[in-house]
Amino acid sequence: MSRSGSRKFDHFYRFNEIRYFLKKQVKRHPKLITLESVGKSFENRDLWLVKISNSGFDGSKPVIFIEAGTHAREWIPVMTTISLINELTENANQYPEMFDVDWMILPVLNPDGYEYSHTKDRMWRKSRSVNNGSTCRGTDTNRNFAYKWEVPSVASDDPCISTFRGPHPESDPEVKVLSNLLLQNRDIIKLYLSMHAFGGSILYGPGYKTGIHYENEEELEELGFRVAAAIMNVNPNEAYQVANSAEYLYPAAGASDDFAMGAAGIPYAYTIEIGTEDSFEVPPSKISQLSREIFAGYREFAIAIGEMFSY
Ligand code: 0X9
Ligand code: ZN
Repeated sequence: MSRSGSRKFDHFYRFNEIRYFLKKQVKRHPKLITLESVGKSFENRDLWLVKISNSGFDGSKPVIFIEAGTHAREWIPVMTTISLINELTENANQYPEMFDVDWMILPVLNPDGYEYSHTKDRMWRKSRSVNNGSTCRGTDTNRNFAYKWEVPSVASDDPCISTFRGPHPESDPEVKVLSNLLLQNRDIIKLYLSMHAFGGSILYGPGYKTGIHYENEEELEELGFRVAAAIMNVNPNEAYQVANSAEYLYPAAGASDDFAMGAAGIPYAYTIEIGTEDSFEVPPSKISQLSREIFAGYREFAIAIGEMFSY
């Protein structure tokens, strides 16, 4: 990852700064990047969708979809995604292989929670939706998707718990917007990445329950290993684990990765837990290094998906 033409990402951006950055990239590189608001959060913030393509996003290439900013306190996935957008636009000609695919990126799925974690409660995880009959707010956005939502798991039905799954599937507007987007683009999206922190792992599904397997589990694992190796090439100390999420972490139903594969039929999906240090509070001085490492992972994903799905 080159340093030329790249910004210094020396602090965690607030939501407004992210919007400003995205708009600026569209002004600077209108042929490469588009930006649209695909819906609103509970508190009426825009859900920004970035599309990056060097062929006008004409449907001729497989698409990689990246979702970040789902869990409010997980700031590093948001910044590494912003850094990816910066690199793909400012230094596009250095990475022709990354343009064998088109990119759809939703950098902040849960802007209300993200802002709340900056202003009120650093460890906030959920959205900020109001729960009827309770004074506790928010739903765990990654427990609210309409696929196997009802299956018993670590998801909670108590609105005061940080893994509250919501009163019903897609009760949060953010989840509804993303679900629709995935269903509408199910034919072109070949890889879905849900970016989280922390733990240094590349996790595939099914994640809602242990003991079940996707038909292409071997391919999911192999591609995961390839990406882990690419990251390690940049930093030999970053040993990302590749595993089934239900087995490696815990069974968690209603997550976006399971929806992407199980409901939308996208052939590859992962949840990536960034960073092998055990804290959400990554020092800002680490943003650039972690972005470089994850970028190598994205590059490897793009090469593999380009190879597998070129039409
Ligand atoms: O629990 C989660 O939502 C994710 N981990 S985190 O620590 N960032 O909260 C893991 C989700 C893995 N995917 C599924 N279980 N489907
Ligand atoms: Zn998370």
